[in-house]
Amino acid sequence: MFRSKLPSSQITPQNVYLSRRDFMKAAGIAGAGALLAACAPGSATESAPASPSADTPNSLEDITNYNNYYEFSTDKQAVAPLSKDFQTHPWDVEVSGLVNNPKTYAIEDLLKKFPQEERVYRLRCVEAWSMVIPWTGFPLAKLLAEAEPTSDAKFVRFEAVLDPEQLPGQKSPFYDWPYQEGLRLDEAMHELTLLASGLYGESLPNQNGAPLRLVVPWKYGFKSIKGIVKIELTDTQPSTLWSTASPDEYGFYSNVNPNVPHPRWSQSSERRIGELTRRPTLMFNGYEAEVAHLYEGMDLAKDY
Ligand SMILES: Nc1nc2c(c(=O)[nH]1)N[C@H]1C(S)=C(S)[C@@H](COP(=O)(O)O)O[C@H]1N2
Ligand SMILES: [Mo]
Repeated sequence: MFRSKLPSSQITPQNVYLSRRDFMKAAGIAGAGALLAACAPGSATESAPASPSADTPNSLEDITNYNNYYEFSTDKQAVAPLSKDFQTHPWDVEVSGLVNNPKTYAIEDLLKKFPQEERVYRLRCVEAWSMVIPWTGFPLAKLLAEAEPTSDAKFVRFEAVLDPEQLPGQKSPFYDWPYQEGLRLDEAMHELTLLASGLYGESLPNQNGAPLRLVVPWKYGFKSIKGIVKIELTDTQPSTLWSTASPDEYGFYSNVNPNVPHPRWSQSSERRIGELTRRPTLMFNGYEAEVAHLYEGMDLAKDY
């Protein structure tokens, strides 16, 4: 299993990993950008669009020591030490609700069934910081295809683990545990929407949401729920932990949008962890070409 305090001998693979990625990039071998190009009609002969994977990934050290995971702590630096003994085996993920094939998977079976891919995505927290993370995972669409949503299914509801014995933050009365999140079905089916089981080529560190978490790179980070135990298809918009806790601050869609300030944070720029100067925040976190069509006709000024 993954250890957050890596002996220096084990840090080397990160460098090897990075140079392998550089090699793959130079050789034009599939990263997320090429994958996207491959699913666009008639794109086989076109070159890949400006690749979402062009950003340099943050270090493993940054990614695993600056975390939002309120089940453990509201202190970002405290999540790593507090989560190190969290038990993620055995672990079941239930797929249920408006589907023809409901099923409960043991996590090992789930990860064996769906081939794991590498995706480098930007993660933009609503608190106006960001990182670039090299995930391992598989498109949620593949799991949903297996489940076969019925024609009534319109949304996907995600539920995280509830275990106050192991999760000290769940003793806090300020939040309606377990953490829950949701997506519209077409958002959930989008090629960019990932179920992640690892990062930097290793199994997912506890602080990043082991053994399975969602990654929706064009939305604020809180939509990317960690520690998933249940995925339920519904016909009504699911409630979410954050919109329940603070409805004036957090909406359902929560697409990254530099033009719509949060009551407490301007969203026009962000602090990339590890960088000194702020960078401008991009519409849909830079994934506009891929996802803008999902929101045609929607008033984005009211989407927060
Ligand atoms: N279950 C759960 N998932 C969660 C959170 C949380 O508190 N609990 N925090 C969210 C927030 S606010 C962010 S920014 C990301 C952070 O992911 P990272 O720690 O892997 O960078 O996880 C999201 N997923
Ligand atoms: Mo966040």
